Amino acid sequence: MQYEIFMKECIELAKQGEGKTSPNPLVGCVVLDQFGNKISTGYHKKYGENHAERDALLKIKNGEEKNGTLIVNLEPCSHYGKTPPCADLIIERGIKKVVIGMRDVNPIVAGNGIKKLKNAGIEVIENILEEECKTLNEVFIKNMIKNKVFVAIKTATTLDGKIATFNGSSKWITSENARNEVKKIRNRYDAILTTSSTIIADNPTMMHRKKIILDRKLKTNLESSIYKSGEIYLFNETLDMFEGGINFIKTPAKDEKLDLKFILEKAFELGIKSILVESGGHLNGEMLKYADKIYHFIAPKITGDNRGLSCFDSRQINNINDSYNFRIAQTDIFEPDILLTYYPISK
Ligand code: AOF
Ligand code: ZN
Repeated sequence: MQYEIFMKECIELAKQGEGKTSPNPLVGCVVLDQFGNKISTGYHKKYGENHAERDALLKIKNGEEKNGTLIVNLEPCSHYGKTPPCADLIIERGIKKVVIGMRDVNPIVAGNGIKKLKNAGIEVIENILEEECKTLNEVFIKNMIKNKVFVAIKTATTLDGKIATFNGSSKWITSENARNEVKKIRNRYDAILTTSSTIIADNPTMMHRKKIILDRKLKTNLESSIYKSGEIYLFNETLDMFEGGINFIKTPAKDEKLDLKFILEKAFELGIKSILVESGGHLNGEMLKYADKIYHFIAPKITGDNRGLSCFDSRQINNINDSYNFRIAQTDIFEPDILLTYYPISK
């Protein structure tokens, strides 16, 4: 059957909610009538608003969904949350078949939605494009299963893996095309994270709703561009207060480095479910331990100078067999640059 095509459409619909549904998942839904004609679509637009299934079903006015099929990338919910259970509405509307991408990992749903549907005599088909559906909601899955923030790193390098020449010259390595894609990637994450070194070297703006800044000794000028917009979480070794619109968060440090584990846990406590790290080689190198995903842009340029700054530089690996290992999941071209998207193996 062409369920895969409709599931693909659910995923695309769901992506329209990117950046707006956190801490909830991205969900899209397609409804077919009893003859298999598409009669409605919907998606979860924003945290607290209707779930995708409800959004799609409420658009249908004259009962054409009776005996029809509903396709959705996540198991319909069975609980009373911000809205009544989607499973109940699906049953009420006389849907005959429900096609699901993946089971909900939220313990209050986890299989209960499917049970409810089956008990009402609805045929349930599971695991259509399951891998794609899981990738779509990788943040939600990590949050629910591990109770931890999802960490992605973005870096942009030359072919020889440099993010700048030895004297810090780095504008620009990648093309405008690639840099526009970075803005879209940023939007998917609850917060971006950067360091005092990056702010002092580049004075970036990094437009975003929430910004996490690591500045152990409070060296950055609070007039820097990054502080001009967004909610600021300034992790540092001394101050713990809210002042001038900035959340100063006192953070333990070891060997002159702020404790990343503490920072990630604190961010999660503050409701930040996903972070995009955009910084230099030292932090990237330290952050590898915690990274769930890496976006690596590569420009067809070579500095040809090993004094240049490297994209991952924690200087902890002596034996090649101790390297961090990854699975390259995707390659994209943003002329003339490429983007490699990769995931750590064994995490
Ligand atoms: C969504 N959108 O389209 C679907 C969800 O906070 P609530 O009451 O909206 O419930 C959120 C839970 O509902 C969420 O964790 C997930 O388990 C389930 N399904 N959530 O936000 C949707 N289908
Ligand atoms: Zn629901």
